Amino acid sequence: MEIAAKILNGDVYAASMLMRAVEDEKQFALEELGLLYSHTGKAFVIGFTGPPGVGKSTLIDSMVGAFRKKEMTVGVVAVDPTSPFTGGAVLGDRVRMQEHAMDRGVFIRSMASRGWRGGLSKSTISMIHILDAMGKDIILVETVGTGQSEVEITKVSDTSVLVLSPDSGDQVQVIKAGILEAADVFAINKADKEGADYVVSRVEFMLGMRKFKPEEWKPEIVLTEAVLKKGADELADVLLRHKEYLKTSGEMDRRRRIRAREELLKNVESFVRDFCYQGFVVEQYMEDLVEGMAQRNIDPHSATLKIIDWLSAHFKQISSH
Ligand SMILES: Nc1nc2c(ncn2[C@@H]2O[C@H](COP(=O)(O)OP(=O)(O)OP(=O)(O)O)[C@@H](O)[C@H]2O)c(=O)[nH]1
Ligand SMILES: [Mg+2]
Repeated sequence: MEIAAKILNGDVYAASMLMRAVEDEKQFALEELGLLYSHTGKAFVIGFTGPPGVGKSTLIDSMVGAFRKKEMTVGVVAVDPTSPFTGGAVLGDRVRMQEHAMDRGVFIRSMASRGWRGGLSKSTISMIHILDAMGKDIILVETVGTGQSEVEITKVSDTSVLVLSPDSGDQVQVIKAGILEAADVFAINKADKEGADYVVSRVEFMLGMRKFKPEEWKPEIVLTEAVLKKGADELADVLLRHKEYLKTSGEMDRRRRIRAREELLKNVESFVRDFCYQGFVVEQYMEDLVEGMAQRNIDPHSATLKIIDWLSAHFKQISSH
């Protein structure tokens, strides 16, 4: 049986295997993913972003429990900034989420971001598709919050949660405007610490400056204390309410369409890039063009067209190797 069929039959080992193959960029993984695609689109994908150390992983862990209480199955994708050489924090996340390790309704996947500039690993979307095809009701995605990358979370999730804490001064100031506007829900974590109320008032002030239409979703703020799982049930309720809003307003379809377009364009981009490096012949052809550009014998646009021409002429021949 194909791996895809096994996954659809609930085989978690097949799912782990495909996830590993995706990370290792194995060619067969693309075909298996293709077979799964028509079975996806059912899960509710929630992204968590925010500055380092605010408690995203701890909060996600408490959210797993909150959704399990509602008898929903949960998948987790944690994109960790750790270098692939040490794997320290990846292990950290695994250990932290061990409580759910024996629960068949939960599947957790940690991976290194491998320096991909987006802060989201290139394979994150594929991992989400696999968890979705496995039939998980809820998929929680954690991304590293490094400046520009926060807004990337909106490219993979239905609902985006910005996690802040009273820890490191005025985070609202340092967060890029993009994610402040893109966040659907604010989780102010470490509510046990002094200053949590101040963060809430800062967010309220910031939201107060924006104009919302009466029918529009106004981002909600939830106080959490992830280590003690406080606020997790309330946050789960808010998130499910947002899901209802997305569905009834038509916003869910709109967001998913934008994401499908993003995914397609990203795939085309990496396909062309991979193709150019696929075989000696193509690479040599490309290097000749590069040399031509360096010598100012050909302009970048004309060189691009030549690559595209070459690609369409040689595609069948080269991809069958
Ligand atoms: N006091 C307090 N500490 C918390 C709370 N939630 C998390 N922490 C602690 O904050 C630290 C960081 O938590 P993580 O969950 O690893 O934070 P993170 O945002 O995932 O961190 P990165 O993935 O490294 O960006 C840990 O020591 C947690 O135990 C909370 O509600 N209160
Ligand atoms: Mg984390």
